Amino acid sequence: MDATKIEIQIEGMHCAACARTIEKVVGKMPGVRNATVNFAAETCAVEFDSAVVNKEAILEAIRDIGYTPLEGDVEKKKS
Ligand SMILES: [Cu+2]
Repeated sequence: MDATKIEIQIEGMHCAACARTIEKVVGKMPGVRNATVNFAAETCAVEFDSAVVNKEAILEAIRDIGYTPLEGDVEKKKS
């Protein structure tokens, strides 16, 4: 199974609670293995199974809760 790891730049986080909200929402999406938000750097690292979910769906989920994801780098890796 392929795991894809992306790092998304996110605008609109105001405090650590925002970061936790994003982690919780993205982390619960089917196919997402791991979501780690770095509040200081305004980034979210997401590891997901590309057979189940894709980057667009993840960006959409972040938009849905009121934050602005910017295009992130996609890096494929085998696991
Ligand atoms: Cu906040």
